[in-house]
Amino acid sequence: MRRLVDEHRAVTRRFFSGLGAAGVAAWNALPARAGDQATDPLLARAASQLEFLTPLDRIQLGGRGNPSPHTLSPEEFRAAGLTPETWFLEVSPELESKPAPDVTRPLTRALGTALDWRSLMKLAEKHAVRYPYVCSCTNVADPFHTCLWEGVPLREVIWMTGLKANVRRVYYWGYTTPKSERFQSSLPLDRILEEAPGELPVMLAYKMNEQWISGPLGGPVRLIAPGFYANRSIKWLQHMVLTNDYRANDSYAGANNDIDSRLKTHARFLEHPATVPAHTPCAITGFAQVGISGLRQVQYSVFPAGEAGGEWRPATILPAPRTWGGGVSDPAAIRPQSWPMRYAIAHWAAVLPGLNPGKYTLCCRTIDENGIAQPMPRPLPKTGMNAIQRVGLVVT
Ligand SMILES: Nc1nc2c(c(=O)[nH]1)N[C@H]1C(S)=C(S)[C@@H](COP(=O)(O)O)O[C@H]1N2
Ligand SMILES: [Mo]
Repeated sequence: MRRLVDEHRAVTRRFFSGLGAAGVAAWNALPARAGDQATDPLLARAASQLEFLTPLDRIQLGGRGNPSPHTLSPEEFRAAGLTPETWFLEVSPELESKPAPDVTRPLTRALGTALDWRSLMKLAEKHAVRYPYVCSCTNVADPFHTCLWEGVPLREVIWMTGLKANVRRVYYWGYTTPKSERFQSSLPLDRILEEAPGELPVMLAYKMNEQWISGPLGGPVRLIAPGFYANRSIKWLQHMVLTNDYRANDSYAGANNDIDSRLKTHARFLEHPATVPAHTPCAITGFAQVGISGLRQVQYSVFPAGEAGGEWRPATILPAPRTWGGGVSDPAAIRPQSWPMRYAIAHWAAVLPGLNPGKYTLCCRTIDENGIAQPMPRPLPKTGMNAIQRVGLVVT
């Protein structure tokens, strides 16, 4: 924690000293600095969120089921087919969907053709891909984690089935008890088979932050569906169905969630003072989740409490960090072709100008690569949380 705090303070410090004397003064006025000595829990939390990749031991475990699979003992993981030696993936046609899928080689346990760990590793030798992905729930404002995922593009396994015709969607789910608790998701086949240039492939992931995905974290194999909210990224994956049904029937739709919603761009605060002396500039930091339409700018606004809004001013998007955090030591583990990276996060910082005494509201928002300000173009609830965050600020 100490090291991370220092590291990420260093990134932000460079930004603020780049602004000259005013910037240094602002940095020094950042109240969280007091916490540097005090291991203030708020500071620790803020700093932990400033890390680009999330340390695996800080990820909150969860998942549907009773008991939830993450609580299984090592022996139970093995018995459930959730260790590399026991894992399997079935990919079978849904023959009831019409006209029936033309699939010559279903991968099933009954036929002895299910994909196992060894076959997956064989595919990995030739086809492995790796990219960062921010795991964000449709209904939660802050993402759960950002990890560097490694796996095999799902299409490599789909083609193993000898698929020829009459498949429009793929349903999939993971190990769950009881069955009634199953959390099923789906994708259109075309999203799996082909990407627009620059788009990331849907993968069967077996590593996160360079570690094998553990049982509690959804391993040994989890699906990662980049560009979507995390309800499509099924943990403890074991079953896939190739269907000619053109409709989605995801479990998540049951709670009024828009399961087709693609990841939105939006900004959040990390460090912001609750109080600040009059006429004293101060520093604020945060991060942006970068959705399908990218990130062009982050802006903040500060205005007297009770007023509807104020002028938006630009914050600075921090450059790619020199180290990625999350236990990934290789600085070249991620080589962004452009920055910020879509489907990941980027940190930002700004200096608030000195203000007269009073109560204020502080807001931040993103402008996407299309020049559209948050919460547009998709402000509807249940399609992903992107309401503009507002916090209070008292100037004494
Ligand atoms: N097997 C399984 N996979 C699942 C879920 C689940 O309940 N069971 N929940 C989904 C939802 S709604 C979210 S937001 C993410 C959460 O991912 P995390 O547990 O890695 O934070 O997992 C998704 N994958
Ligand atoms: Mo979710």
